[in-house]
Amino acid sequence: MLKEIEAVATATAAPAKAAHAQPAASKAPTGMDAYWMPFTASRQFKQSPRMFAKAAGMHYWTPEGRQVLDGISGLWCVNAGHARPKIVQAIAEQAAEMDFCPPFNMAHPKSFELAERLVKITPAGLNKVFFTNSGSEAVDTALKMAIAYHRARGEGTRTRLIGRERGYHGVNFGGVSVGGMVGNRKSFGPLLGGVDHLRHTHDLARNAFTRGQPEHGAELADDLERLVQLHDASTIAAVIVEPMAGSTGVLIPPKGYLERLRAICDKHGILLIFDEVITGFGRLGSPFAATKFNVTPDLMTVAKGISNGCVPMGAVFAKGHLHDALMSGPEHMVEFPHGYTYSAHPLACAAALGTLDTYAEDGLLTRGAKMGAAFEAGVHSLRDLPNVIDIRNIGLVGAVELAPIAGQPGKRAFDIFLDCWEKGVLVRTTGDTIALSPPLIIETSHMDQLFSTLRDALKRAA
Ligand code: PXG
Repeated sequence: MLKEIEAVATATAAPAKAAHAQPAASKAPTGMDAYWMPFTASRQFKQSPRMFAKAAGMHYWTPEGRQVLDGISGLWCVNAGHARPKIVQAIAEQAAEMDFCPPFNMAHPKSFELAERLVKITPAGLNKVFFTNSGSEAVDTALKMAIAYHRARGEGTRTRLIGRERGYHGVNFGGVSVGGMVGNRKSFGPLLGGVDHLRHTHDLARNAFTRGQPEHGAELADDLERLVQLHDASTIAAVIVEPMAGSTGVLIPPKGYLERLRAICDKHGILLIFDEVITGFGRLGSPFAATKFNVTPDLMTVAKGISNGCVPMGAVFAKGHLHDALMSGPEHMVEFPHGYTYSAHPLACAAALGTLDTYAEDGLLTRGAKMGAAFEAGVHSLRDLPNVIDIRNIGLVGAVELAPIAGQPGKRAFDIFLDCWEKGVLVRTTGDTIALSPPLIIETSHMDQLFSTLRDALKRAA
């Protein structure tokens, strides 16, 4: 199946002789000034652009026809691989049938169909879905839901939000405020008031080179008790964490940590929000991190894999009683004054339905569990290479943390990213950590290429 998808793409990508073109800078389009690029080392990029023109299955192709193995599912989102026929067809048919439908006081059938299908695979109790267009919007939506829920039940003093150091919850003001990545916060002023943070769980001294969940660190959840002592539970609306922190460099929850956080939230009437934008839809070998770790949050945010990255979409899943608490007031009035012009956009709903079909047909939401052992062996085989100070993995996520070059944080990993790109493999870096999160259709032959390319790049960077 994968071979067929890729055969079509290769045939149309570029002339065969170009497939071996030198991996010099990809052909830049004329006029590169106007585009202000997101989260990009823009000046470096514009001197030496890296362009993709085509994608299918496990691969991208540059405009010159050079094939690049996708080691990060685009950006943690193309979980089913690229150009999957069911998704492509669903989007094309929907675009022809109905382009847009107003989502306020109107709807289209696919929005209901999608919501019903989604709540069949979410953890028990998370049976209401609110659609957004991104993870950032899902996060801010969930934070607003938490505060509005407490207010609706007469606990309007519960407005404080607790995030975690090194957390990433997108780039909107709510998400940046509860987030804990310093580089994303420091330029933007005081952010939201009434926010506090738990400590992060990264502990190289005790947990380096752990396979799967680290042994040490469950007690860090007790930070929440400390914050309750400081602020009083009656002021705290919700705690938001990534069950596995992705963007900050793949921090896997210590054994017992999420369970403890859940218990402390329950004790104090605090809502627990899992940000599953990365972990949702099979990344850890189970449909969601909540199902993997058997800890159910009150609200859960997703994006990326919900539509296989094909059309922007995000969502918040809420427990029924949260939703119901807000369903009051006159029946002709809006109960929850929140939503986006493009909530439940027909193209996104069609893409998501095609995505769910594809996940089901290929068993992708649990395939990470089957392929995880080979992936784990591959990533940990890099252990003895120069400058490697930690390796972490779970499901089909892996991370290699490097010692930084003195005075140049992030440079070593960035150089390795460039080297891998030139050798035909796309990886992702954050700080001095290299993250891997390939499409869930990955085969062991792709893993061989991924890890051998990375191995050679690590040696060269020594
Ligand atoms: N929450 C989490 C946990 C995320 O990982 C967002 C929210 C925001 O989603 P949107 O759709 O608004 O981007 C994310 C996004 C990386 C990387 O390199 C990760 C993300 C985005 C960009 C880069 O790890 N995750």
